[in-house]
Amino acid sequence: MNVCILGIPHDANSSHMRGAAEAPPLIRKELFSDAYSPWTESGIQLTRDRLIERGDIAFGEGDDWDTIEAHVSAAIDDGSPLISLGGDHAIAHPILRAMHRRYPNITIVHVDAHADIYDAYQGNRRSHASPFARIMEEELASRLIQIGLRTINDHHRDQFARFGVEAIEARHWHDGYPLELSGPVYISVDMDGLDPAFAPGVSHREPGGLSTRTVINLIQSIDQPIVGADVVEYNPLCDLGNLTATVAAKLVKELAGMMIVNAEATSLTFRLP
Ligand SMILES: [Mn+2]
Repeated sequence: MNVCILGIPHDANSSHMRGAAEAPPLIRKELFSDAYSPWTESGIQLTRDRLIERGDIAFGEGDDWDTIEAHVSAAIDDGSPLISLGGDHAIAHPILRAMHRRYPNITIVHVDAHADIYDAYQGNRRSHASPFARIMEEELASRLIQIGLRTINDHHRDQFARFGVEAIEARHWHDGYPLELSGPVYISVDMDGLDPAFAPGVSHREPGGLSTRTVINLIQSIDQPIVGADVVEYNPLCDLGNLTATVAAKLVKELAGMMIVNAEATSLTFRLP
C-alpha cells in the first residue's frame, strides 16, 4: 500500500488574504527534508517510494473544480489513499466529489477553528468558508464530524441542524473522545484548527485551538480505513521560520502512516467491482 500526494495550489476563494496556494512545495520540502526522520510514530518508514508523487495541479484551462475533481479521481483510481496539499479549504468540495464517486458512504473528520459551512460567504458559494455546505447539500458524505471549532454563530447552528453535522468545539474536545467511526474515513485538516502557538502560518489565527499532539493523537485514534485527507490553509506569508510548514509536514507524515497501518490491518482494497 502506497499513498498518493497531490498539490492543489488554489486560493482564489479565500475571503481575507491569499497565499495558501504557495504552500504545497514548502510542505513537501519539509516532508522530504533530511533533517527529519522518515519513520512515522505508527511504525511506518515513509521512504519516497511509499509516497506516490502526483505533482501540483496546473490551473488555467477549464473550470477549476472540474480540474481538481479529475486529478483526484485519477489519483485514487487504483485504490491508493490520497493526501491533498492545499490551497485553501474551498478545494475540499471538488475533492469530495471525486471521493464520493468511489466511496459512497464516507465519513469526514474535519479539524478546523471554523465550521466552513456558510451557505455563502461574501456572496461566494465557492468560498473557503462554504465547502462543507456544498458537500452536505450534494450528499457527498454520510457523516460530517467537525472538531476544534471556536467561531460558531447562529447561522452555523442552523446549518448543523439542517445537515446533521456533529460539531465538537475545541473547548469540549479531548483525547479519547468517542467518535464510533465505521467505514471509509476522509480527514480534512485546516491548519488553523491548531492553536496559532503551534501553527501561526494561517490567514485566520484563532487562539484557543488544538495542540499538534492532540491532532496527531486524533489521527492515530482512527481505526477505520483512511481513504483520503487534505492539509489546507497553510499560508507561508504568515509563517514564522517555516514552523507551520514543519507542522503540516508532520501531520502529512502521520496521516500517511495511519493510511498504511489501517489498510494493512483491515486488508481492504476498495477495488470497484
Ligand atoms: Mn479554518
